[in-house]
Amino acid sequence: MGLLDGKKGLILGVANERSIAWGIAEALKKEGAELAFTYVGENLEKRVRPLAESVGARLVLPCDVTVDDQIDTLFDAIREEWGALDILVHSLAFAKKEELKGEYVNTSRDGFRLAMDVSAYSLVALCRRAYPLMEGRGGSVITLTYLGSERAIQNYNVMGVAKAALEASVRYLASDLGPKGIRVNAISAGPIKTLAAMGISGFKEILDMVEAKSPLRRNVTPEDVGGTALYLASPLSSGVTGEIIYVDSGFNIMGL
Ligand code: NAD
Ligand code: IMJ
Repeated sequence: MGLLDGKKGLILGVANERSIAWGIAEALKKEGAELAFTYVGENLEKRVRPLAESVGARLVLPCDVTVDDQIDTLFDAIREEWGALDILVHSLAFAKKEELKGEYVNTSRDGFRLAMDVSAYSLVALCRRAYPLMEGRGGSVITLTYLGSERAIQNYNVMGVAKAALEASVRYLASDLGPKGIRVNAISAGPIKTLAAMGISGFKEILDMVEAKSPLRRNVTPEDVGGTALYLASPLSSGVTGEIIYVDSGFNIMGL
């Protein structure tokens, strides 16, 4: 008997086995969920498909969240195969590399637009298609955010502003979809060495700071995030919506 027996979950954001989305997928699978995955481009398809197959996923589909047609085709396939959806995991973000260094004041109009589109609007675009499949089943939507949405963190820049919009979207979506029995929450994860952290200057120092100063004196793992995602996906969190839950070893609570 698993907590998620018979539940169907769509996971966006697996790039490789280090992805936070993969830690979440493993946690949901262990409790009995049936999973579907998406990827962006042929290179990532080669990585995602074997991972998806290792957890028995039959649906592995392309979805660049900036392309409405791809989102429509994805949900057409989910409707056709499953006819319903219980869990949506949104674990993706993107900003141009040049926007993630130097000063935020130099953010370009195009860089701002792209970061907002991929990292914030995409949650709205996905929820618009997901909620008709979730209605009456008690759906759960989970997204990933970072402390840079509420503090100015070096180099996070436009991503911090996009995450602030994402977190506000969580509250508005929770308000809209709550009457339909659908919950929407975010996990604010501590720094984790994934593809999205590669080449970010000062990342090692941030990991070291969490290890030295956080209450738990360690960094978090995708498995830590997976545990909280399992709670948010399951009836254990049936009264929780619109929340930002920190999985960061307690780092966010500390003063200097
Ligand atoms: P990751 O690189 O493994 O995952 C990022 C994913 O975003 C990739 O799978 C990539 O394909 C996807 N993506 C990028 N552009 C896309 C697009 N246009 N359409 C669809 N998908 C797209 O890195 P990760 O660290 O697992 O990141 C997952 C989420 O966790 C992100 O929202 C990130 O902001 C958040 N997060 C990461 C950390 C960290 O330190 N790694 C901390 C807190 C929050
Ligand atoms: C990313 C940039 C700057 C500082 C950062 C991060 N810190 C952390 C991250 C301190 C923890 C990782 N993070 C929370 C993200 O949301 C990363 C998003 C991201 C990463 C890249 C790298 C490669 C690229 N574009 C990206 N877009 C978004 O080209």
